[in-house]
Amino acid sequence: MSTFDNIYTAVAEASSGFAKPQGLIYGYGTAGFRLKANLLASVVFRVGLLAAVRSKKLNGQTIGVMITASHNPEEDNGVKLVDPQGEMLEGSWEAYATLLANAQTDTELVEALKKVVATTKTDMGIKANVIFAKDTRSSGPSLVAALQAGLTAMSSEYKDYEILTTPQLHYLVRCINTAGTPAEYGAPTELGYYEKLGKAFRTLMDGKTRPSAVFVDCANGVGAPKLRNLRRIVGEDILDVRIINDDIETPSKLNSQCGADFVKTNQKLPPGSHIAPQDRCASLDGDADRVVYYYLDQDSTFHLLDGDKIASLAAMFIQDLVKSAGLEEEIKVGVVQTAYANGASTVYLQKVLGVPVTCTPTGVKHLHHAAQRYDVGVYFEANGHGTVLFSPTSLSIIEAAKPQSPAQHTALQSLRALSDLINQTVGDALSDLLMVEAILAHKGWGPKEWDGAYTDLPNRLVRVVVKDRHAFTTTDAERRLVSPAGIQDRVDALVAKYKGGRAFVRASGTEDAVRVYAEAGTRSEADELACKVAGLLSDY
Ligand code: G16
Repeated sequence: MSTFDNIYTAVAEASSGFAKPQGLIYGYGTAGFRLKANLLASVVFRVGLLAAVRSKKLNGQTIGVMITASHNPEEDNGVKLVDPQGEMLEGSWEAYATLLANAQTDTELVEALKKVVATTKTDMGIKANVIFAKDTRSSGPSLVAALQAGLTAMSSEYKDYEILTTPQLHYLVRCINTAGTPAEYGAPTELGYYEKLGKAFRTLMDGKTRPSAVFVDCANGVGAPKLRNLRRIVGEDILDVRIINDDIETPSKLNSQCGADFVKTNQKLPPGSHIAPQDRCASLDGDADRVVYYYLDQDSTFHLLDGDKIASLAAMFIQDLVKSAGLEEEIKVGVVQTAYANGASTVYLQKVLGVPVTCTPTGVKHLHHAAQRYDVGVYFEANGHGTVLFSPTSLSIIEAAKPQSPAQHTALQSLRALSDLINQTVGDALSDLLMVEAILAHKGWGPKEWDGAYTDLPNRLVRVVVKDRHAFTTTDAERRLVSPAGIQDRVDALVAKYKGGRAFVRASGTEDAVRVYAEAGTRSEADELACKVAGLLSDY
């Protein structure tokens, strides 16, 4: 009998309470595991096991577990692991998560667990530390119970942070793991999060008058109470936020007819919005890791300011600050996008701002890693998920720089404040909202002036339910289909009929569906192209 047989016995015993449903195959995808909440208990139990192993492997550093299905409807839920610096789980461990989730019996599960421990050469004698939180979904508490059972079986230490936004949990993980080191990120509390953002925002807004109100649709999710907290700590004298869609007591309202995904996909206001032309509006998603802006013009025409517009605004502003600080030779700004980026935004970034642009597959983990290769890496998915990463070297350069003029002093102060304001762990709607508000205040811009940087090519995003989304595999950063055989040629033939046309098809990693994106010269052509490409998929 090995020293750790008691752990494996405890795992086997506890797992019988969280049996894996027969016939289901789980996969750790774009955003962890995500599906109907009633199919997730066994998965979350096993994520508890893996979180403990991951922590042991990393010498007891704290690992995070977030229970959320983000933009999905309330009946779904999901779970994902957060690595010690607050980043997504290391790619090579996703296979271990999938292996554990698919073990059918208690015996198979213990065998799979032993295999993960052996393959990763993990010392089971090290104490594991895990923290976790959930969004406002009604299925959250029962899934937390499954997680706790897994962690208890592994004799892991853990702390329940209850209801948080996803980025807040990422922030806490980093704070805990950097506490007492030169890279200390912040106070490891929810209050510490608000105070860090609040202090940075006030520094950036120094000398600026309070901008007009911003109306924020919180998707009836966790963003509502947390934005209220943030508003209180930042100070209403400098931030006028009007919160709408904040009903977290009615489960069915979560992400329903509101929120970032609704606005981005439908390119219209959430029903019931009472806003005037030129009002700045923003929508978060169900776990507040995405934000998109929008406004109505004088003719009440809707205009979307999505992740591409946010990335362009941030890249322009930061590049200007770097120049004003006299650091343009040392600090290069780059942008990371996905295939969903509007073609006009890429042209603007490359040709007008002169910044390099990288294209990666969908999924924050891909963008995050690509952004780390720049001194300052701005990454945003068009859906509003993104952030700006400052490399350790660029932070040192900014810190050490000695201003030669009042203008340089101000630029350096703003750069330092921005690096504190912008969540360095993951895309964060609350932090991004403050960033946009601060930039607009600096520029003296309303939404129309911001929108004026470039004109989006008309585009359409369509969600198509197919027989088997896994049949759709892609290459070239998801811009071309490899399978089903022959379908890409048919997409190409359709695209060729539209001047300036572009379209691609990819399987969603978070919903049981395939997404079609199309761009063309006019709105009706973009709609038509998306519709025709979607029509091709009905055979699959
Ligand atoms: C997650 C990922 C994002 C991705 C989105 C949609 O977001 O974190 O990177 O863009 O899913 O992915 P898909 O098109 O594959 O469904 P969230 O906000 O739902 O966690």
